Amino acid sequence: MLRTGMIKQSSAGIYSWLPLGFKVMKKIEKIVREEQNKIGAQELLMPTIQSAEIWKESGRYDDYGEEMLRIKDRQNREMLYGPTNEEQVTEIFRSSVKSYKSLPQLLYHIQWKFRDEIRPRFGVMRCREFYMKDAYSFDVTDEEALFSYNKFFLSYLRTFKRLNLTAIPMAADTGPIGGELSHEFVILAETGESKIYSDKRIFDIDINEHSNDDNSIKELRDKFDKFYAVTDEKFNKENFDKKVEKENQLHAKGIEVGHIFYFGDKYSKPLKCSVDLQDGKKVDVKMGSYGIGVSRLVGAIIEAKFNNNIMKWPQSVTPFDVAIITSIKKGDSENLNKCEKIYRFLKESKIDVLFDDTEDNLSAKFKKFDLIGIPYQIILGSKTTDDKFEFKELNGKTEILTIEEIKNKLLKIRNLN
Ligand code: 5CA
Repeated sequence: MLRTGMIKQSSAGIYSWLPLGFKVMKKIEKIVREEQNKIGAQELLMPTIQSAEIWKESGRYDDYGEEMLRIKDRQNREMLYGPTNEEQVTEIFRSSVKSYKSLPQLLYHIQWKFRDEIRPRFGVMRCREFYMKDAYSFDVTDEEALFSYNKFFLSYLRTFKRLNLTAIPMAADTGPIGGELSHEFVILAETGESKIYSDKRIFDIDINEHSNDDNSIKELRDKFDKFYAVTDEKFNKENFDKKVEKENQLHAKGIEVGHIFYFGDKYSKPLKCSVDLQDGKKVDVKMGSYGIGVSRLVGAIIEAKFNNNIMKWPQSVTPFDVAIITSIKKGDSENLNKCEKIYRFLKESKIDVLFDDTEDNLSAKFKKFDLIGIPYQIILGSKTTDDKFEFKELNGKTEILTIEEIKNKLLKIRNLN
């Protein structure tokens, strides 16, 4: 990411997102948002800076420890840079929603977080300032709350699939968020920090067979629950050997890209977030929280898709649809003019095209584009005629096509995705 100019480090664990990296992150964010909206979650935006008061009410102000960045304002009031938003969203909820009739509610935002990690490492994978989608569910009963949990479970599987990733839900520990029930969504990668133990057959589950319908979502959860799949904190060798035959056992490393929690009234009780029931009694709302590491995903997709020095973005998040590559020499504007014509033509057809008009030599350009990972290239080189060009799929086959044919192909590829 540093070499392609996607990001630049600003200080330990804090990065600027440069145009190329920012474009990819925004595309990931859009997919995450669309899948949240599809299950009926509503977007809001909470601030990054929070008051310490609500954290004192929940009891987490002291528990959270050194990972929390604490700040004092000019009035000497204690503030903090939010590492997560359970308290803040509960505070918003308790002051606006009073009746069981308004439940269930699913709320989310996509906002920067800060955690003062002791050892920020692997670039955007474990950094101090990162971009996260965090959602919160509010229900009256445990049973309804588990249904909300399952909705997010399905929506996460769909989100990661659209990003061309196979993320496996693993039973996990709840850490500082708390609660009893939790799944980490982990993608397999050699460089990952999470150790996972699972039944290989879990990869065969087809999520396309399931709709947003209550029963269908429940069936999907049950299918996953049948297979052993845990992170190392929950691992027990005896259980693993008992439940999974040797040939189906998978021990691997992975990257946690999402994490969901159910914690009932852990926050609503101390923060007095209750609703009135039909019979006049009050009940503390039952809550869950659901996170996706949007900025981490940029690095995670690279880890999952990088092979033999070639990186190829999934169509859904590629920074550009196609790159125009040719050799440009000082004083010779023939190639430059041709490429600019192609560039304008594709732009008019709403194709997101990048033209490398630098004077680097061709082999350096090919190396650069292997790294940047734009999935298609238009090459003006030895095989080019006046009206036909090389159209190459990165790490794939080359065809000789007219610009009209190239345009139609690119539009078709985009529609398929
Ligand atoms: N409040 C809950 C759910 S919204 C929560 O904060 N969960 S979390 O701690 O598991 O974080 C959610 C996701 O954010 C993780 O799955 C991971 O993808 C991402 N994330 C967490 N810490 C970092 C970090 N230091 N750097 C980059 N991404 C991170």
